[in-house]
Amino acid sequence: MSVDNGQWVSGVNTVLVGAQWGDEGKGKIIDFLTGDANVVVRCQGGDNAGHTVKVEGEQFVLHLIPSGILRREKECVLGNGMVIDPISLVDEIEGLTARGIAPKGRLFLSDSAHLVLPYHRRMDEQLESLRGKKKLGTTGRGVGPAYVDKVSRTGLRAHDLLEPKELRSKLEERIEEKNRLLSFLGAQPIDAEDVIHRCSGAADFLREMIVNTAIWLTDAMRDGKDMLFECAQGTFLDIDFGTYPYVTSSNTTAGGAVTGTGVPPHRMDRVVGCLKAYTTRVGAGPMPVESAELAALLHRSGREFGATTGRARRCGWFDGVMSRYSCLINGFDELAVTNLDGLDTLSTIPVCLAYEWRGRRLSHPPTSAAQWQECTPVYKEFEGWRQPTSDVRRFADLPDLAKQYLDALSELTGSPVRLVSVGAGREQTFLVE
Ligand code: 2SA
Ligand code: MG
Repeated sequence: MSVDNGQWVSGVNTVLVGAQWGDEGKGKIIDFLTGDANVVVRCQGGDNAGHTVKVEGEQFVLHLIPSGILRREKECVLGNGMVIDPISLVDEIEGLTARGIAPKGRLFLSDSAHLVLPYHRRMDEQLESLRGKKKLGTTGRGVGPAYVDKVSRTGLRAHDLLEPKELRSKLEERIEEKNRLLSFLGAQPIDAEDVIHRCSGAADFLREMIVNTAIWLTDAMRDGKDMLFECAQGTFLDIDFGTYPYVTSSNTTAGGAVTGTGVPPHRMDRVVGCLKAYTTRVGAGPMPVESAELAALLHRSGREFGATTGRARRCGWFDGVMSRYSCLINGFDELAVTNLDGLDTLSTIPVCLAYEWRGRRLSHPPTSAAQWQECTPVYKEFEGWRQPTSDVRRFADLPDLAKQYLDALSELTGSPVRLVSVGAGREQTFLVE
């Protein structure tokens, strides 16, 4: 066990994974855990991710940069598994700098991370509009098309930003090719000179941050630094294990932390699963536990709107079938349960124990999204605690019924709850003593 007397032990590498469909509150858990870590590493995904963290009443929304950056002495790494929009990254860095958080000098970006370029975004939007009713509900950030280019070996990588002449000729070549494709798909072409101009500006800005992060991380490990690896989105958006095709284009599960950083698997000391006390998802795809009643309650109180697109998230009860499978894939050592306070006003809280599908009881989700959609949840009702928890600062002060509810989540998932969060504020996350 890597936790001793409620303190995180040093020299430990921790992977934090979203156990559901993203938005589990990983940003604030990372922010909490970063207190005792030195380095925070993003492993995959791009600016489709969105983290909202409140520090001393001030709200920060981050997309590419890990929330660890909000603690001034910490270093942050954007790993090789990510797809990075250089123009967005510059905006994010400038936005933080203007608010007194200076990422320069402690933010490093993998030279082999692929770039998301304006034609990827346009392609993402156009493909979604052509899908009509079969839309995936992507964030429109160009993430899928950028990973397509990576796998088809036509992508540009961060190291290309370091060679101005080659950057220009590669961009000219790609844009000409992409414009043919965009025109075939009925989309507006991209202005090559504008893209080259903006990318060259971003390249100058980012130059000193671009390094071989696999080597950088190995050196940091040798120096005994504690590291947190943040997997963006969630397990059921994983390209292999999620509700395909309603998924994102990367490995959002624990394995993504290895391939997305170059850190060997045996150097990952523990895996923490981050779960909401209920379930949400943005975008299309199966969600048997979806509940209009819970969505109305949460949206009325201003909760559950996407941090990147502002979309209202779909909401549902806690899904024990998903959390069990999530633990199977990721091997959670510990759980962090967030948004417990979202359930404060309910007198009964249904929890899904199993699915029924065509007269059969399932304890694991089906692989086919169509079959998953046909599953009906088998619920057990828990008594609600009906009192506010957002002012609670210690586990001991939670209502007994809330503790019983957390025990049930732990039993269903098969892993102990180690952290609980009752709000977006840094002080609203506490350890289970
Ligand atoms: P994409 O853009 O290609 O990755 O979209 C594919 C699917 O993945 C989902 N996805 C997400 N789901 C939840 N949260 C995400 N990040 C933002 C946030 C989302 C937002 O933190 O709130 O603001 O809307 C995220 N990113 C991708 C997406 O909804 C598709 O279902
Ligand atoms: Mg989010």
